[in-house]
Amino acid sequence: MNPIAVMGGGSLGLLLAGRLGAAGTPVELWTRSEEQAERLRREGVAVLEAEGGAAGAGSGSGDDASDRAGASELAVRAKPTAAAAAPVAAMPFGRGGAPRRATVLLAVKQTALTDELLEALSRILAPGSALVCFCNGVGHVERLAEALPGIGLAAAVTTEGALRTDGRTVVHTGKGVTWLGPAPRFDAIPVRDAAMPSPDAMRDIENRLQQAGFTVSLSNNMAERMLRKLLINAVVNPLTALLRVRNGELAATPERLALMRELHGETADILRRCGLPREEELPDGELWDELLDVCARTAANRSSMLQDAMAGRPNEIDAINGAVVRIAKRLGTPAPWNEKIAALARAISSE
Ligand code: KPL
Repeated sequence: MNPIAVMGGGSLGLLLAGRLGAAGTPVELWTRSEEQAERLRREGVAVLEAEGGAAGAGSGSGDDASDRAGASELAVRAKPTAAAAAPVAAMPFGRGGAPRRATVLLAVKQTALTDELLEALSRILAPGSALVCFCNGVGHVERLAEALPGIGLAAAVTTEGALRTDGRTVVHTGKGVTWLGPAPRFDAIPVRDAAMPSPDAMRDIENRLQQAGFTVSLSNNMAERMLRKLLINAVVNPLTALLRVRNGELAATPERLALMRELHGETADILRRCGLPREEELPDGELWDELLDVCARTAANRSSMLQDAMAGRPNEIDAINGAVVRIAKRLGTPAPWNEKIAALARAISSE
């Protein structure tokens, strides 16, 4: 069986690699540091199931340095699964070797998508490879398509909850669903069309993720999935980071709710003009309820942007509200709330 490579040893990367490895798929886990890779080679990935159904919905890609993927900090009581020590061939990303055809699950933050990383991917991946992007926000598909001509790009949106507790251990804090499909483009960068993985490659990835216990559906409308997620992240992430509150505390006061409503309304209007279904098909009320539902189900979480703020790391604002502003500019429509929120969040993002 061909191996699957998982790029990123954060929460989501460890969950994907651990579950796939335990189900018999040969897995390569590409980490940022040799130290983490060495530990993973020695001890394998430990996947623990949270006991008592700690809040878990929410999603996001992991990052070598971050402990998140819609993770709940209440997930302290956890028991090992059969996958307690799934073997993986871990290695720091960028190690040489001849280019080869590979299937890669990209589970890093957009802030990790540096020119250096794109250049290394272009050296490693031969034409015909498939890259499945689990990234938050938008804009990454455009950059990847530009840097990696001939590589099939797919998008994935997941609501699995995961919390990395150390370099080899992840707690599965909540079961979610994953959608997988051809990667759409929304951002303002004019690039050539992205290649797509072949239908057989997509079915193979779907099957292997299902065998690993994930609930996966193939979708031909990843634009809607990604934009609905972008809408949630555009409200929850910057506001929780700026107000320094957990997801569940965001909707707790009328003042905060008013901020959420403004940002949500403006963002939904803009995204409806680039792929989010029209109000008749998907009423505003439904999108607002979806937002409140995510806040409730991930009440104990610190959003990924709040975690970045607390750790003094750069945040993903340019891929979230920054991207909404770019889309609005391209459409010639104003986006004052997103502009100001992006400016504030940039001011707390350390480079
Ligand atoms: O995706 C998330 C994130 O924090 O990045 C949410 C859904 C807001 C969960 O925390």
